[in-house]
Amino acid sequence: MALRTRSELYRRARALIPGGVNSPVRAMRAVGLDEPIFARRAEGAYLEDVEGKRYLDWVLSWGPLIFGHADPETVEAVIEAARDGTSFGLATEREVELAAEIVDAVPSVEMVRLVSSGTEAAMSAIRLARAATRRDRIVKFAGCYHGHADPLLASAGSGLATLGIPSTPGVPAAATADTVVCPYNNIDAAAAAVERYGEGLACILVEPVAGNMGVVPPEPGFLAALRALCDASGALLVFDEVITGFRLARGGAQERFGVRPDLTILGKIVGAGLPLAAFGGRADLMTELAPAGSVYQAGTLAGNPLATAAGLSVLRRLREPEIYARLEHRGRRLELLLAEAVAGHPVRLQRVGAMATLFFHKGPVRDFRDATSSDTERYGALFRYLLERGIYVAPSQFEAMFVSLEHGDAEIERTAEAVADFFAS
Ligand code: KE4
Repeated sequence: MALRTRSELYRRARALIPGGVNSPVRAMRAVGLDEPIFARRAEGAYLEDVEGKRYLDWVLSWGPLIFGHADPETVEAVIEAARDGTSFGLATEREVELAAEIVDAVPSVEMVRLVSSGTEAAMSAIRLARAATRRDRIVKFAGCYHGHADPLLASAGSGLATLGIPSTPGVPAAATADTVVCPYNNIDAAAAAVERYGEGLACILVEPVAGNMGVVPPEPGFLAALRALCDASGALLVFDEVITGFRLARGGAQERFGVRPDLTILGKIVGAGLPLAAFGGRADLMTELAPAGSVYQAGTLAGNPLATAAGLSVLRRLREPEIYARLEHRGRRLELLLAEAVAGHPVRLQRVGAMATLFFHKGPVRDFRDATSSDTERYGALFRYLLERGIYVAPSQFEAMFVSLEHGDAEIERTAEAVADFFAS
């Protein structure tokens, strides 16, 4: 293919694809770029764009690549699988093996259904929760993102626990009329929602560590309180672990924080960067899904053989206990060096394990209101400064830096130095 410059590609892309990208955040508008990066290839912690520029990559496709880009074992597994066919639309042994890995790893998951994206997994988990409880209302938290299914594209109304209003054109009011939106880390608001809607509450859906408003950890007792509210009201607790699953521990946030949800949504790492996600949980709930039960859910490419080969190649290696000790060590080192680099400036670093965010915000970021009061202009300036120096961090204040096993001391030190230079300049 003729080597096209980024500008030529972007011009062509915008004529053919809305905004020139297939997912909005990639357009990099939020950080003031008028042309996004077009990736050509990547390896380990490094990405190369179509103009041959190399970047140290802290986004890693938004979290799936715990062993870094083009991990040789993952690539081999996919090539091997592809030789035997790319899709069968039939049951295969590998998806049974992958289901076994997930069930073995995630404490609350007794059975699992594989799908092709986090959106599909979240949408299906909600439907299952509604069917199993015969209730319609769901509680979600402002700033948490669970994919773009209609019921989940709801913004908070005014007040603490309000019925959602559509957050985008095209979502009918009816679709979010049963979605209650509460502030994250606010137990009183969640309790008020259960108080007011408890009878009709199918589930409370939460990112156990928020990653979609930047990294916001659950305050002590928050997750346990949601568990208790669900037990008291008969609602199901649903953890969206698309980001945290297999990242914060082999058993995800639910292992790290010791709170067991009834259903868990997984994605990203579980598919090793291929289109595969999953939802699972208590067997008595999962067996309500067709064809075992009557709750319909389906997918042509569910359990795709290339994706299950990639997922298996990663999940089997994550059985090695010292892997998470290594990730924690790198995360801590990143936090230490970045904290030094920003000392004295109105910047707050928040990290859980191998995910972190530099907020341009004084003091702790506890919820979406705190997050959105960050200085996103300054974040954009840091993003562009780092990009100039070949370091690619999340193109939005409301995303995370993802540490992989390919991010070593050199990568961490280089990034901290560049951040320190930004503040010195
Ligand atoms: P997908 O449908 O994009 O595969 O997954 C949706 C989803 C569900 N739950 C959580 C916690 C998620 O973070 C996501 C997707 N994450 C975003 C970025 N944080 C994907 C990036 C994008 O939208 O391009």
